[in-house]
Amino acid sequence: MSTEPNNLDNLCINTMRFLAVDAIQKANSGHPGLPMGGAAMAYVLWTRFLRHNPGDPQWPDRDRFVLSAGHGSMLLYSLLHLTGYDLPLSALQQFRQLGSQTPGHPEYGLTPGVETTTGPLGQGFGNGVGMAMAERFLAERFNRPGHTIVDHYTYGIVSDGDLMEGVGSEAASLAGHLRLGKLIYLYDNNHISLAGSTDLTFTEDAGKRFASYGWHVPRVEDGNDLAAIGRAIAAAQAETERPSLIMVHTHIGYGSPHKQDTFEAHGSPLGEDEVRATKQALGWPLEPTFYIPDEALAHFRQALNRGRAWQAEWQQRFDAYVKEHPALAAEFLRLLQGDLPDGWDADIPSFTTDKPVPTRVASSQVLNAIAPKLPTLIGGSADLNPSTQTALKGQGDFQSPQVAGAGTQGAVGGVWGYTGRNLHFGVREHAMGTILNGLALHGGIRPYGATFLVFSDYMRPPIRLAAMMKLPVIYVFTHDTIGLGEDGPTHQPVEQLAALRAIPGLTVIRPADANETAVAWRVAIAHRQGPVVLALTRQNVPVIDRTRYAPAEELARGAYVLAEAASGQPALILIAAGSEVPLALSAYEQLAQQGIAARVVSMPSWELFDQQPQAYRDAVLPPSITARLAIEAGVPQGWHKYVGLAGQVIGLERFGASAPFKVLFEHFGFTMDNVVAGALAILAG
Ligand SMILES: Cc1ncc(C[n+]2csc(CCOP(=O)(O)OP(=O)(O)O)c2C)c(N)n1
Repeated sequence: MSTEPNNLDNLCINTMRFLAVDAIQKANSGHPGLPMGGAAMAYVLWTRFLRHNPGDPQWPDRDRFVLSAGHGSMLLYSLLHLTGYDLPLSALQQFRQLGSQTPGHPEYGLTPGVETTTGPLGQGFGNGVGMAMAERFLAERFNRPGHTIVDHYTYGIVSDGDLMEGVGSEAASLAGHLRLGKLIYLYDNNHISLAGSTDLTFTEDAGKRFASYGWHVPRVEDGNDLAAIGRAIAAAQAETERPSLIMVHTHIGYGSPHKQDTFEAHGSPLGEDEVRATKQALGWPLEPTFYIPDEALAHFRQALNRGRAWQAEWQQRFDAYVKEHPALAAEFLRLLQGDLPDGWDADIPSFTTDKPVPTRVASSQVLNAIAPKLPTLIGGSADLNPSTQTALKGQGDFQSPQVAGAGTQGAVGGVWGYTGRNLHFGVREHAMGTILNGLALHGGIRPYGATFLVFSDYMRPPIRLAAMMKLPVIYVFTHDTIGLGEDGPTHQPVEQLAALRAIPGLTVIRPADANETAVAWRVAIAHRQGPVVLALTRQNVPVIDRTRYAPAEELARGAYVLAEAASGQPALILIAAGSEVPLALSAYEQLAQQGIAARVVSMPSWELFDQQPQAYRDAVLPPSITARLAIEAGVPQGWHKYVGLAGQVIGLERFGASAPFKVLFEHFGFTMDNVVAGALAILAG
């Protein structure tokens, strides 16, 4: 088989290469190496396999494509423009410029056809695993005999960096275990990374590693051999039991006489001279730049007709499905819209004051009360279900139906298979975060993931990306302070709340008691404009008497007056979150006995509060009352925004310790006496 592409193929591939080269040269910034070396494999995938419709990037059953090596963004932008997405050539000419649709790395929501934001290596790899899981779950839930409405592949291009990053390994291990046979990655195996040859750091047999994860690992020896690439993708499609990593041996910066196969092609423009030399070497006209031969464009644009036909054929199938299974079809469409069914929250319990409840336990009851009404609310934890209390009881385990245990009772009750709503991520927080993003990006799914708050650090990169992409992911982070007790400082979060609150667009909610927890779930489910963290206690906290104090529903405003001074004229405001709210309440009662008028503000969420109208914020925290004391068992950082220069914070500016939680609260000054003393000191000026 010849490795020389025929003329039209060659023309098309070189069109892709030089759109990237020219755009990067014009911007004087970017990564030409990957688009040049990977153009051929991307071309084969996009023109011969990928079932997409450039005319409707939202077609629900399109194949998904993830460019995990996001630095190669010009490869994707070229394909999007050439195949007919709503991305004009002028957008490519504005590569990396302010306000353009072609930012340095692909950004979800900005450019039609970009399925996820990539750039931080390894993230896209995990996103694709999440998308493939979503496809399996929805297929099992919605397809019926003779009616297949969910049936697509998830493809990706991954690079050395994606395979080096630990998160890629975590996600790959899980994908192999779950037998995600419709996940197909092309590995741009060019032996070069940013700073040099992979010989410097990456000499393992990655193919064997993936094989041991349970992946199918075909090889393509020449990354310009279109037929071999096509055969490998076809073989990957035929392999239904294992995900595929197609190891394509490519040359970074292919065609550049002086930079091919060197790291210099990775992340800098080729330079005018080398652009010229490369065009000459590959027989490309020097002028005009951004040249797109008519035949090449016509060939790529066949994607429009093909895509329209594919989608029309799917629509016919869907119409037949509507006739046969109207209720399911309506549910499918509703889920894609992200709409909530009427009465979805009708069964949320309310909690009585007779016994204290850890907010993680309250959360479990709420989650299990709403789950029956929200069929694609799916999630799980990083091997911590008994601790985070995030199992959906009786809703089955998401597992391959082919592996041992199929049809048996799973870990949480219910069927073991792709219908299972409990996702078991294993001890892989980072992959969990990327997979949650993939599940949300796919559409139709409402994902949640859980771990200890302290281990949110292990998944901070995907949380950040979820916020950037405005994805409706819910994180259940339990064991939220030193209140977790004996496990000690390694497990006790101190700076994590501040670190999470620092992420723009992430809503952090730290409810004070069981009833605030119920409202927090209501808010989290209704909130679709970005991710939400629920920070919950391991330890018991009293259920606040709402006949004496303000209703828990006020949580939705982020902060509210929980207890007002009897006179209505507070001299001092105590502000607290989570398990420190009952402490503030007891100090308030004590101060009242001493004739001091205080107000208690429960402040479960800074972000929700900051979104309230100024008048409301001023009503809760009147500017005239500058005597303020905030109490939270974490670093004080950030609380000064609410207590002001005259206020104080009782926080924790060191790591915790291993002891029973009551001893720790006492030891670190989270006591009624200390709060009262702090309040008196502020009032004394
Ligand atoms: C998590 C993360 N770390 C570091 C980088 C910076 N970076 C961008 S590309 C790259 C490595 C490039 O090597 P490879 O993945 O093989 O891509 P190629 O050189 O083949 O284009 C690095 C370190 C990044 N984007 N993400």
